[in-house]
Amino acid sequence: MELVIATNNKDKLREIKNIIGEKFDKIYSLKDLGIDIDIEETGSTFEENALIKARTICQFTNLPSLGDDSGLSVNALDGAPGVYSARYAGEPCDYNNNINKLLSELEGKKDRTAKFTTVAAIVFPGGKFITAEGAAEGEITLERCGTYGFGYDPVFYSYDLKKTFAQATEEEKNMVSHRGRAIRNLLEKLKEEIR
Ligand code: ITT
Repeated sequence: MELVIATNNKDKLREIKNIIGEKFDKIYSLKDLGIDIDIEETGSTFEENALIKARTICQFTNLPSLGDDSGLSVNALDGAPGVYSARYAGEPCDYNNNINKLLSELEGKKDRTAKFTTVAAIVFPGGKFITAEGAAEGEITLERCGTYGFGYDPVFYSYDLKKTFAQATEEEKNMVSHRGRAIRNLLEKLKEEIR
């Protein structure tokens, strides 16, 4: 089976490819296929947005397509930035500004617990689809720590790893991350689906 990864985010693309490994005959990025579109994320949940991305690219390519919608939900901020994680500090997405805004919103707050969530979806030509979720629990640090990863990784202290995601190698992060868990769950469902 061939698969298109329906993301414009090169950091997510790299992680998704590493998590999936060698399980498909061929994996294409949007760039590989010369597709340059900005998909509007009009959904109000991670699942809706993951399906919007996967459906749009499946219709475009007529190949099974995988969408990933992810975000960071902070308890003291009533779940924000959540589905708006990419554009928290405005558009276009700027990782540094997003972290600055997050740290300033959390100033003086005692509860810094947070959760990363990914919903991953594969849509098949003809419209059938599967979805799966993964989460990673942790808290927001007082300052940036570490240089690996992307996005909010420098300020996300993982309870699983006992360090920030930006202090972890990509292999370590993928073992416990929201994205690693979501994609592995999705691949399990895919196996059942094609059995
Ligand atoms: P696509 O929609 O093209 O896939 P995107 O960056 O817009 O790319 P999302 O809508 O899922 O993707 O946005 C999620 C944002 O949340 C992302 O831009 C990062 O700022 C952050 N994020 C997602 N996964 C993350 C991770 O593993 N580590 C740190 N930050 C992450």
